[in-house]
Amino acid sequence: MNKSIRTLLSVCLTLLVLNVSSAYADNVVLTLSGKIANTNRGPTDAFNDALFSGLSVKFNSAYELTLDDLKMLPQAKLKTQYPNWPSAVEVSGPTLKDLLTLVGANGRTIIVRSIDGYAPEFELSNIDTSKFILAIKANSKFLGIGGRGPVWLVFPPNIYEGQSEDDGGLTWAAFHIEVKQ
Ligand SMILES: Nc1nc2c(c(=O)[nH]1)N[C@H]1C(S)=C(S)[C@@H](COP(=O)(O)O)O[C@H]1N2
Ligand SMILES: [Mo]
Repeated sequence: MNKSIRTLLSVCLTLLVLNVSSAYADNVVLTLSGKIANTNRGPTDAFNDALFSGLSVKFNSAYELTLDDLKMLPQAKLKTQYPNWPSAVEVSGPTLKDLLTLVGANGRTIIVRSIDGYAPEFELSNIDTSKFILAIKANSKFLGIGGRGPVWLVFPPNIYEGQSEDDGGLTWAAFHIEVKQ
């Protein structure tokens, strides 16, 4: 076989593999719903959406992101430490700002909900969304369930009015962002 045919074949094979693998998206780790313009999924289903149902969350449409989707957004880095932490932690992941832009958010408040039901609310006018990171990594390691994953909301100490002294609001095991009026 001559070289150019071999090259052509390998390109075709690569394209085929890429195409097949993109047909199987990996698992969803974060869903945004509420007052958003862009959506890629339909309504909650009482059976399939067991965790949403268990936490009494319902929506008609939403934007869901896989870990790969989150990896493909620009990764912001933040090294920070709260008084109740044993040492500083460097996290990375997309910013809240980029995520809200991606989904075309048009509300005034967000709720960041975790799998244990902890769900703090943030007034968007009160925070700098470019400093809020939906971390998927801490100290270079991807965050897992059982730890602080799949997503950990991290922002620096003392950056908004009324922020608690400790790491209150830094939602670990986050999986849902609800944009409200
Ligand atoms: N998923 C989840 N994240 C959470 C919490 C929680 O209960 N669940 N507690 C918050 C609060 S109030 C604080 S002070 C910090 C540290 O709480 P922890 O020791 O329970 O992690 O995590 C924040 N993030
Ligand atoms: Mo807390």
